[in-house]
Amino acid sequence: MVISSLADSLVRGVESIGDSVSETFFEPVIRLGVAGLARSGKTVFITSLVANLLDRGRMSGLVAQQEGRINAAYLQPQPDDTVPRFDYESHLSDLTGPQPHWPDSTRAVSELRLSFKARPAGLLAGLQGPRTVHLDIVDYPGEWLLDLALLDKSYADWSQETLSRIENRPAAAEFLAQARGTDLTAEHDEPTAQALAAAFTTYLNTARDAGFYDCTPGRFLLPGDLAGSPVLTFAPLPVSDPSRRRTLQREMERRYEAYKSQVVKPFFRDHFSRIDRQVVLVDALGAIHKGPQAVEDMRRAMGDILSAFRPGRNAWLSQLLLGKRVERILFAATKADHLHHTQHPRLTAVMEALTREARDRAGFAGAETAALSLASLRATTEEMRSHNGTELPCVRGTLLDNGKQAAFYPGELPDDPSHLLGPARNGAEAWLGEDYGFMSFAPAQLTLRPGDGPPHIRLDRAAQFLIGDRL
Ligand SMILES: Nc1nc2c(ncn2[C@@H]2O[C@H](COP(=O)(O)OP(=O)(O)OP(=O)(O)O)[C@@H](O)[C@H]2O)c(=O)[nH]1
Ligand SMILES: [Mg+2]
Repeated sequence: MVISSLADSLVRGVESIGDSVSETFFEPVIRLGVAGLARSGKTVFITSLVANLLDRGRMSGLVAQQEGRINAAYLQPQPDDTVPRFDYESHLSDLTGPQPHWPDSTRAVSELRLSFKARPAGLLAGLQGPRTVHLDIVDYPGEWLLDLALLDKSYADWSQETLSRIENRPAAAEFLAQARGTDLTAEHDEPTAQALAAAFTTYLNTARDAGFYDCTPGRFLLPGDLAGSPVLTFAPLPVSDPSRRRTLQREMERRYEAYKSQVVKPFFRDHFSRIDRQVVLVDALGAIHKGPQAVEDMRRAMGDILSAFRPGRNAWLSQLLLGKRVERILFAATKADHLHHTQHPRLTAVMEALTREARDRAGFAGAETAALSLASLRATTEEMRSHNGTELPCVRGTLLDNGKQAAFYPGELPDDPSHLLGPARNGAEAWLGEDYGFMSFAPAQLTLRPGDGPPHIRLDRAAQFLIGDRL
């Protein structure tokens, strides 16, 4: 009796070791995080990446593909049952259907598993047959990474910092007036708290739409089923004294702490801590078009994002990760099909400079980082047009507003990225001399050859950096 149950548990022990052994050695899992601020191109990136990994005719930059080692790729049920599945099929049919259009805005966390059967490279190739490698892609809003900084801050510090940062922003005027007119020592009453939170949320949404990146707390922008709950019903207020019991200030403080422990921490615990590779998508062209302040803001946000990946920066997070860390981080400028290819090296140089600065600013030593410019779904073709006797490198596509075909010259990015980043850092209001135009193009109508995914620019290079070494 005793012996048999002992044997039983031994057998079970061996079985479960078997599971984890096969997971680790024979069926490795790569968890790829895809983060980016609103409208940076996450949904289009994931859709096109998956389509191009399934049909790899345009993925010659992925070494395993070039070497003919990928026998098959297929979608599988994802491992996490409580995370929504990334709606790959409908996004793909939006982009490549008979009336191609961009997918709707999403901003929710979602996941998809893609599995490969690939033969290993090098010495092992002759000895081992093909093995399975799983790629779990996790899509989440970049603002959630910025929330990490809240964990180190008290309500008073956070309030003070936020209020001084937004002081001169016209979009914040209404909220600021309301916050200043509030008696913090008055007894807490719910309508006042709700009005303040609503005004602050309106400000955050306006700021995000205007291109500001520092729009935290991130969940205010994407409340989901937390909408209206106390954990999202607070706002930064001009606190000067320690709070007293039962006051508005005390209740705001309590809710801020609840947001940290019940919203921020679970995200880092359940999603972030399991990520191996990360791509951060940045709409750098959009920011350049908006002007120096948006570029400066983007630079800061990249540093803040990177600091979430710096082990040791936050005691709670280091404890959670216990030495495990993200191995590679790619900062990718999206929508590069808005530029003629002759300008791509300049866009990449801007991204590289920003990444370097972000690393310095975050005091970063950890994962391998890289910068790249790409287009997940190429919507334009290139042509030269003469204008006042000079030949201008243009891109041509279908305009989003009126459906008409047009050629467009976006302006010339400087050779030296510091000509953009310098004025941005020094607080310039507008670019000197050059204006950078930006057109919104609709996705082009496609006829895909069998075996080809949708057209892209450097998506294969991005895939090689992110997962190539594991295939
Ligand atoms: N030309 C071009 N435009 C793109 C490309 N990728 C994204 N866009 C544009 O950027 C917009 C936003 O792309 P999404 O993939 O929906 O961005 P997102 O980050 O998922 O946005 P949210 O879900 O709102 O956070 C699209 O509607 C397109 O207008 C691209 O490769 N080329
Ligand atoms: Mg999206």
